[in-house]
Amino acid sequence: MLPGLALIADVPPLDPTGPLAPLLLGGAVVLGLGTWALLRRRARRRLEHAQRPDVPRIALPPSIVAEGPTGLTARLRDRMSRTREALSTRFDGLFGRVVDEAMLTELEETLLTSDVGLATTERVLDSLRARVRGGTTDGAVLRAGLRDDLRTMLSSVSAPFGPGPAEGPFVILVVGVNGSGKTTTIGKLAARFVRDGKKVLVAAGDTYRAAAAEQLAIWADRAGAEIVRQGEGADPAAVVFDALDAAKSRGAQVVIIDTAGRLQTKKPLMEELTKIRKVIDRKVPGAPHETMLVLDGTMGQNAMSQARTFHEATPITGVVVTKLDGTAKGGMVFSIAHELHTPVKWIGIGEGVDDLRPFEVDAFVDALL
Ligand SMILES: Nc1nc2c(ncn2[C@@H]2O[C@H](COP(=O)(O)OP(=O)(O)OP(=O)(O)O)[C@@H](O)[C@H]2O)c(=O)[nH]1
Ligand SMILES: [Mg+2]
Repeated sequence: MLPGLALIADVPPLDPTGPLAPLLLGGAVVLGLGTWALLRRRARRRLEHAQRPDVPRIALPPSIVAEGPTGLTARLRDRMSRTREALSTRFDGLFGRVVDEAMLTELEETLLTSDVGLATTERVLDSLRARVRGGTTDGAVLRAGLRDDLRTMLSSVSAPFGPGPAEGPFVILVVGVNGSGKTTTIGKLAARFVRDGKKVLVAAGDTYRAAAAEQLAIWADRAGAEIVRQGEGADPAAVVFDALDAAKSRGAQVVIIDTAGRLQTKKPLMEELTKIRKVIDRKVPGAPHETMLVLDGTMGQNAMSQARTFHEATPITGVVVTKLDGTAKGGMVFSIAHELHTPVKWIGIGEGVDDLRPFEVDAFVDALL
């Protein structure tokens, strides 16, 4: 036996009735109380620091006051006109008719064509049938009921950004497949934070192709944000490491991380995201505060399967649905809420810097139905 082991083996087992037992027990109690007092003091000091008025605090989500509410609703309606036509215009005809099986079948088709999704459509139709069985036959009342159902579906998973951390940067990790709109969304989001007076840094974690960092740099410039990037093929986790160091030393309040959207095989994606998250958590404990999955609204139900894959790979805190301006498939927003139970936090309704909107249930439902 090794000498060290022999030593341990030679220590006689502690006799609970022996003379040394109370001494050891007392020692353990003193040590425990000491640690507890130390942790308490540290927590109090951290709280006092966080409550100091000069410690920057992040108000989230970025305000939208400057844009004015009336113009916003009109713009949303205008930009989402294709989905609205696919839903609302057909509803006009359907709910003006007698509610029978033929009408319900047509309604089902209408919802499915707008990519509301099978499970969500069935749930909506069940609720409508229950209302009809309960004696409601008036089309306008049924239509209002359908609208309420859809609103409830979205509200149950609606959640804003934040709250921001009391200290250190608010870290947002952005994931999604190629071309879904990640970089554009980061640019628009950065511009919003900058407009709200925040110091923003973006991290070019998509090192897969050189053009990706270049595109992000253009957006950062446009938004008034700083960028941390490395060469093509660099380790994304290393870029994130540098970016968080830079954010701390430069006092950035918001860090938004771009990532590559490779989805060919699930395993590397999982590995890469896990590695990035580990680096983030080590640099800013508890971060990322938000992991946003960007989905291309024109993909409709196909985006749902992407969402499932990402959900398996990494914890998602919210979804951004982009390109809702160019599609009649905006109904997929309802199935994200209903089937994935994930809040939709932002929607993209154009390619301009102002074309990212916080997702507001009432405004969205009003714009569509
Ligand atoms: N119409 C419209 N186009 C958008 C919107 N968001 C993004 N786009 C466009 O979609 C295209 C792809 O956007 P990117 O931001 O490059 O997408 P990405 O996810 O970063 O793509 P990769 O870097 O290839 O993974 C660009 O041409 C954008 O201008 C939107 O809300 N509406
Ligand atoms: Mg990109």
